[in-house]
Amino acid sequence: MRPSKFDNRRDRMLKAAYGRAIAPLALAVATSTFAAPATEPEVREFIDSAGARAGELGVKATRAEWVFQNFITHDTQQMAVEASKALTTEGGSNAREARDYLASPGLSPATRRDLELIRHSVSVPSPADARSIAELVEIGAELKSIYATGKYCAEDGECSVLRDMELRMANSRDSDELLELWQGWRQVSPPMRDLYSRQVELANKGARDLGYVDLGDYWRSRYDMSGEAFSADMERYWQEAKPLYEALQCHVRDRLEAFYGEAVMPDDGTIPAHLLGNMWAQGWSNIEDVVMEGAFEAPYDLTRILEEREMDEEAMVKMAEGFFTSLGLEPLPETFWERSLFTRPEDRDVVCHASAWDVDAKDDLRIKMCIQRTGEEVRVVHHELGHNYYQRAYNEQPYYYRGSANAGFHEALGDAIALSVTPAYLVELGLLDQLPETSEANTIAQLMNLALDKVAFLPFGYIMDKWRWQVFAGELTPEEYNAGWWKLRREYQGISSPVARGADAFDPGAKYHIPANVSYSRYFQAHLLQFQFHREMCEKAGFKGPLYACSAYGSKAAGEALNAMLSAGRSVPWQQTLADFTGKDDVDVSAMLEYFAPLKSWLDEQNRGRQCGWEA
Ligand code: X8Z
Ligand code: ZN
Repeated sequence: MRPSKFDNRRDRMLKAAYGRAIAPLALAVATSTFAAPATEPEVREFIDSAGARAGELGVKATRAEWVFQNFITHDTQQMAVEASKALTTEGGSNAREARDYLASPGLSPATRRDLELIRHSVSVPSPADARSIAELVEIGAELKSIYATGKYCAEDGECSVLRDMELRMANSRDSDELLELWQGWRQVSPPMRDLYSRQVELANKGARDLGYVDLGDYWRSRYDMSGEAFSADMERYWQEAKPLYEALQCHVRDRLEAFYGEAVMPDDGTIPAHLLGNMWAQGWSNIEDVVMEGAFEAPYDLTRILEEREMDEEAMVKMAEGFFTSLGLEPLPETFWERSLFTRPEDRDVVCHASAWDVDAKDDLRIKMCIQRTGEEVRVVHHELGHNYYQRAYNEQPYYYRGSANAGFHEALGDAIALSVTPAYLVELGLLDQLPETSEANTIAQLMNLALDKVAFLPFGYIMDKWRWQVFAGELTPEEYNAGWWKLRREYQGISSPVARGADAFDPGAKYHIPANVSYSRYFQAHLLQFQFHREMCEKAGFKGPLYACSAYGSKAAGEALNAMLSAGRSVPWQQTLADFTGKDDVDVSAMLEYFAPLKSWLDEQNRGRQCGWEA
C-alpha cells in the first residue's frame, strides 16, 4: 500500500502533535495484536516473554547464518533464510506490539524505554504479512551472497576474489593496474541494484508500520534521542573534525600528484578514488610510503615484523587476546579457537568480511575473518575481539539490554584497544627490539600512519548513511543512485571517480555494508569515540604524556572501568553510560583532535602555499 497524500498530511499533523511520525491508524489496527491500554505488570510480562521467544529464535538463526556464511551454497542459503524468516516474523510482531503498548498511559519511564528497545530491535523491519517477510529475507540473503561470491575475471581469463584484489590495490603503484582492479570489482554490483531498491521499498513499509517515516528515520531514532537531533549531532561532529580531514586530503593529494604525475590528477582539487590503496578509498594507510616519500620513513613496519617473527593468523589473534587479558578480562573460551575461521578457505565461498559472533548468548564466541598478515589487519583483529569481549560482558543482562550502549560503542571498543598498540607496547611484547628514537619525524610518521586510516575514514563513514538516508527518503530514484553517491563522495571526501560511470553502475553496492544492509553511522561515531575511550583508559592507567604515546596495556584500573561500561550493555541511555565512564555525556571530537594535534600543525606547515580544497 502506497501512502496517500492524505496519510502524509495526517502524519504531519500527528507528528506536530506527538513530536514524531505515527503509523497510519488503519495500518496499526491491521497489524496489531493489541488494542486496549495495558497495565505495567502486563507490559512487563510481555517484555519478558518477547525476549525469551526472540532469544530462542535468535540462536537458531545465528547458527544457520554461521553455516551459510561459512559454506555458501544454494541449500545453506535456504536454511539461513528459513531461520531468518522465523526470527523476522517474531521480532516484527514484538516490535509492533511494543509500539502499541507505548500508547498505554501510566507506564513507568523504565518500561517505556524497554518498549522502545523492542520497537528498535529489528535491523531491517518487514511489513507484517508472510509474503513480504519471505521476500525481504530472501533478497537480503541474495544480496549478501552476490557480494561474497563476487569475482572479477580479467581479459586473460584470470579470475580474482575481493580479498586478493584488495591486496593488490594495497601494494600496486601502477595506476593502470589500480584502475583495472577498481573498475573490475565494480562489475559485481550492478545486478544488485533492483534487488536493493525492492529491499528499500519493503523495509520502508516495515518502518512505517512501526511508526517511522522511513527506514532512515527508524535507524536514526535508535540513539536515545530524536532522529533529527541525531542527524544534527552527526553533522556537528563532522564540522569539528573537518579541518583535520581537509589538511590531510590536501597533503595526500599533493604527494600523489608528485608520485603519479599531473596527468592522473583532476584539476578540481579532488583525488581519483583508485589511487588511495584501498578498494573504497575509506582508509589510506596502505599508501603511507607514497605519502611519506622524501620526508621521512616509518620507524618500523608491523607487516614486516609479523613476517620476521613468523606470526601467523592465529598468533595475531592471540596477541589481541593478550591485550584484553592484560586488562584483567578472562581469556577467550576454548571453543573460540575451535570454531572461529581465521583464514580464507580455498575450496569454497565464504563471507570474508570480518565479523564477530556470539552464537548462544552464553560463551560461544567466535570470529570469522580472512585474516591477512599485515599491520593493518592487526587493528582489525583487535576490532573483532572487541566485539567478542563486549558481547561476553553484557551477556548477564536481560535480553533487550544485551547490546552495546549504542551501535558505535560496539565498533569503538576494539579500535580503542588497538590505539594502545604503540612502539612501547611492541617493545614490551618483544616484537620490537628497542624504542624508536624520540624525534619529530618519528612522531609524525606514527601519527601519519594512523591518520591515513582514522582521519581519512571520517567523511566516508558519514556519507555511507547520508546516501542511504536520501535513498530511503525517496530523494534518489534507482536511476539516480550512482550519481547521488558520487555527489556525496566528491562533496565530503574530495574524491572523484577516475572514469565516467555508466548509467547502470551501482558503486555503493560494491561496499559490503550496502548489500548486507548494515547501518554505518556507527563506524563514523566509533572513529571519534575510540579516541575518547583511549584518553579515558590512559587517564585511568595513570599515563602522563601525549595521547599518541600511551598504551593502557596491563592496566587493571583501565580494565575495571572499561568492564563496568561494557557490562552495563544498553541498560541505560548511552549518554549516561558514556558519562559514567568518561564524565561527558556526548561524543567529544576533542580527543581525536588532541591525539593528532602534532600532525595537524605539521600538515598546516606542509600545506602552506598549496591550493587546498576542492570543487564540490
Ligand atoms: O566492517 C567493519 C568491521 C566489521 S564490524 C571489520 N568495519 C568497517 C568497514 O570495514 O568498512 C570496521 C571499520 C569500518
Ligand atoms: Zn565491527
